[in-house]
Amino acid sequence: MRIVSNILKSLVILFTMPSVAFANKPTDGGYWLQDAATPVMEELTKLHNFVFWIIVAITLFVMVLMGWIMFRFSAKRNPTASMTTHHVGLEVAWTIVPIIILLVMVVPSMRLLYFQDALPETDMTIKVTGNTWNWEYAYPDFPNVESFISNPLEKEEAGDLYLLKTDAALVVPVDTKIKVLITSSNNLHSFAVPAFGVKMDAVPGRINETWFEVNPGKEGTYFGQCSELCGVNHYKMPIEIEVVSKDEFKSWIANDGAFTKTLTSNYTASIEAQD
Ligand SMILES: [Cu+2]
Repeated sequence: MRIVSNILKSLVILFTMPSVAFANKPTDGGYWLQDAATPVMEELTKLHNFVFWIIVAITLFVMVLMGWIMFRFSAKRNPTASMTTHHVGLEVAWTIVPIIILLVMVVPSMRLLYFQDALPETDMTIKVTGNTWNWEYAYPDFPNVESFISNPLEKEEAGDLYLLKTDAALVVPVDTKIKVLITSSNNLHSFAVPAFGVKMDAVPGRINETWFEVNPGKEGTYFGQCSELCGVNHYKMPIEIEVVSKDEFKSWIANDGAFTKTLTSNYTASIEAQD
């Protein structure tokens, strides 16, 4: 019965989750997906939930069936076993039904795959380079902004956000389609931001591309991490993205990408709002 109680517990957590766990950063004991900030992540969350309920239904069906078989066909209740070896109807059913289930899942899944993969017409480009061991960000559309390296803050400065918070966030405007070019200077890394539904390998000698567009009203600070085990300081490669309004982004660019006071104050407020 422990299995049943565990399943019930998980379901209770699932239903009560949205009110407690939605945030743009990982939370202690976090269980659910982070709150979606982009259309891709919204779709990913929907697909995840959809497939989740199919899994629940299959699991329950198999459990009930097994339980019934163990009860009804035990040696005590069914001393003379049936000698049936073949049943055409049953064989057809247990081939067709799984095919239908797979088709039901593959259609939304492939649609989403192309939605993620096919780059739309983007408004600006950022370039992300994985080094051993830090991330380097460049804004090829804005030559006045020098590329910069992002390092995690020390424990004392970062507090709860140790190994997430950095000394220089990637700054991007909200409601803008952004192309991300991702590469590496020497070994494999992965640029992953859960709230954006972005995870793309950084491969030396190759440029991978992906895109994201943060939904209107979703300004704030988002966190990710290098998600490809890349060596001894892998843990020192957090990704911090500061999503600002278009106007704020313009003034950030006009300031040659300096971290201005306005930005810093908004930035602190958005961190506090998440806590
Ligand atoms: Cu890495």
